[in-house]
Amino acid sequence: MASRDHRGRLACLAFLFLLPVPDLAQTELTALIASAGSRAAISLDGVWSVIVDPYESGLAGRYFENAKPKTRSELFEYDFDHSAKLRVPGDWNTQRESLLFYEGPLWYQRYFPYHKRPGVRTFLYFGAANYAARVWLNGAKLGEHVGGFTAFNFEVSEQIVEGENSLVVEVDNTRRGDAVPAGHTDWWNYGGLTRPVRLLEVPEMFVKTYVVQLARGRSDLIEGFVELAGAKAGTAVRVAIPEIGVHQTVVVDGSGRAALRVPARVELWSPEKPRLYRVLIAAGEDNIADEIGFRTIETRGTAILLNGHQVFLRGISLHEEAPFRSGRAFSPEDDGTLLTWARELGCNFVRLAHYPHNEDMVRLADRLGLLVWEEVPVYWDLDWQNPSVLQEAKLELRDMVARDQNRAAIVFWSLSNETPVSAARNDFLRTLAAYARTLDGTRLITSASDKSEAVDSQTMALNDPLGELLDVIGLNEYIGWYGKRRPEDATELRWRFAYSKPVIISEFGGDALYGMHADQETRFSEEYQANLYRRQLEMLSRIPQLAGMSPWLLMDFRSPRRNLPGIQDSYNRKGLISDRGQRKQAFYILQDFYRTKAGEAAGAH
Ligand code: GCB
Repeated sequence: MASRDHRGRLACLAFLFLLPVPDLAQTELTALIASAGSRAAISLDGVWSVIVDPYESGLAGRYFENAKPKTRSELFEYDFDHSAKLRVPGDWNTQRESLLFYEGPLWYQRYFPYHKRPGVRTFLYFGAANYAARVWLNGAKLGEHVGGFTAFNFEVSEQIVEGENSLVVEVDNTRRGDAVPAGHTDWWNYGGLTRPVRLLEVPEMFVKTYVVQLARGRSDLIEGFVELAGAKAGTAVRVAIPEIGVHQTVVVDGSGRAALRVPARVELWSPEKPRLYRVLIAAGEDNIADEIGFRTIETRGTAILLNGHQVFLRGISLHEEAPFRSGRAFSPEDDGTLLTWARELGCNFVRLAHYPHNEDMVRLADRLGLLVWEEVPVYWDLDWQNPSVLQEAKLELRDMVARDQNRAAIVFWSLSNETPVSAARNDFLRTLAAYARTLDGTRLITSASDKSEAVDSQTMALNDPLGELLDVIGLNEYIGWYGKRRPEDATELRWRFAYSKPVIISEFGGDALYGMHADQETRFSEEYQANLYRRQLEMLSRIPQLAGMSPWLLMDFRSPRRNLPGIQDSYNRKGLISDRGQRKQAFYILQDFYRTKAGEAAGAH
């Protein structure tokens, strides 16, 4: 029943905006994060009822109970059954015009049938909800999650009932100064249940998480671990890779963990031959079948070595933005279109900017043979001195790594993008880098920095102490677009780097409206962008420690910062492809460059 208690309502408001970030040490890794993609699931996707709740009435009004009046006189001021509908997965902004700019709480509700069976534990799994979510099943609160791009789950074995169930989720995409990312981004703040929602069923004892990959710097030793939930010390886990005759049994310790160390001869995964092996993990009644590739990645001096050979990363950056329809991308079709375009451009590498994309995107990169840079949204300015912001960044990093650590495609964990240098920011990123190395000692740590400055009229230097923490330096530079320099000036410029490490130009580019033709001096014309790419590629080719690039970016994307009428219309137009799938001139310039690079690499082998 609706509460009329003002104090209660105020307390709820305060609670919403100060939703505390849980303590990392006390936040158990969400149980099925690594294995959800390899398990059979009951989909809860489809049409959900929704209530838009800008004044946050739902908590005080107890929407989570989804209760109905028992008498004609009982007062209720909500009714999911007769409310508007939205599709899940999907952002709300692009499903209803009035929600295009909506930032605030929105309540989702759906019914689903369930058949309970003895010995089965049930989990409710969310691919992502942007940004904060609170979840109730049959009126009982399951928990909360903060962070718009990481997966989470709750065990619901106790709360789920035989027959019809009612699931209520409140999602709030209010931008906040103490969030990750904070208030300002150059992308649309798409809210909602943006990725699939599923029920997962497991036995009493089940495989919670696992890592199966080559040991650091070794191509003949598979290392990792399996962790079981609900298992006693001494419980056996069987790990098999039938194609190479691996059949191992290991036993877990008191914490449910068993280490894995298997000498093995494998055909290595590479962009040219993205070989995946079927990996079977079984414990008690639980069985998992994953597809895993094996490769090594390391740096030597200023080179990046993939499987021991120097590799040049022919990349492109992309947002998780849906081709043809705009909005958050989530479907296999969206992922397929974007990554196929990247392949057609001649890429062996993608930078999935600026947050973890959906899990299937990474799995598809694994199958297509695209190396991946994956990053957490530590983007522009954050509240660096706020311990709960650091905590949140660590949680997002941990959950990204846990979800994708078995994907050979991923070679970089990126910590941040264009963060302003200060003592507090440097400390924050130092802590995050150290944490990333404890989570995964086999991949390279990187970050994108834009802290470059002119040494003289012909020399630019990257001047960011962050470089010290990284294996590979990422530089975002916009010569010819932002600042006073014109594209032609790139021809004369040289770059200097303080650290003798591989450098990836993680961004360069300029806007062009597809179909707008003019001379190459005219901003927003395809000719301007094409000329900028030509000049940039000349300049970048002169950087001795250049190990790759991921220009900004594959496809135009929505951003409320881009307000030039008739040209931008709320789109960042730096795509090589328009939001309608049309290729601009610069696409072909980069494609030619990558063809030559690929030819050189093939010749060198
Ligand atoms: C950048 C940011 C990226 C922006 C881009 C731009 O440096 O990293 O998120 O979208 O510039 O277009 O200005």
